[in-house]
Amino acid sequence: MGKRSCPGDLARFSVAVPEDLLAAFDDLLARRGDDANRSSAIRDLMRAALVEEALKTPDAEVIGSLTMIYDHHTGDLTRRLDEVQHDYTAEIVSTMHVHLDHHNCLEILALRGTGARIYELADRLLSLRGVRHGKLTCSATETSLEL
Ligand code: NI
Repeated sequence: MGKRSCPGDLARFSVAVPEDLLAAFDDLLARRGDDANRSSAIRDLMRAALVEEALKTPDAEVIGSLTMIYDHHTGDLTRRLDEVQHDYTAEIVSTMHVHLDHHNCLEILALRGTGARIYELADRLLSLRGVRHGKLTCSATETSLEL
């Protein structure tokens, strides 16, 4: 009878890498601190590669955040930002608004939904005139949470 593997069971494998690459990687781990070790760092890289691939699939459920910095004096920008966000109440989990100075606002949206909807929302918000800086970061997919 073959051995069945369960999620969470650890498999061991050996990897051949150039010595200087390994030394540079170990230096990076040392800078990160005590909790960093090779196995855990390589697991994170594998998850990141799987997430990156899954994020290309529009129907994958993704989890991420959108950061925007804008001048709230620009035309009716505040109203338009609000209108767009009301079309995505299922995807916007939470928002944070910081008044940076007299002109600039920082807004961060926590997002969860299909890639198609999340990318559409990000495009609509970031293309508004007056949004000066913006970045969508998708960190995980629903399926990658299990890995
Ligand atoms: Ni503000």
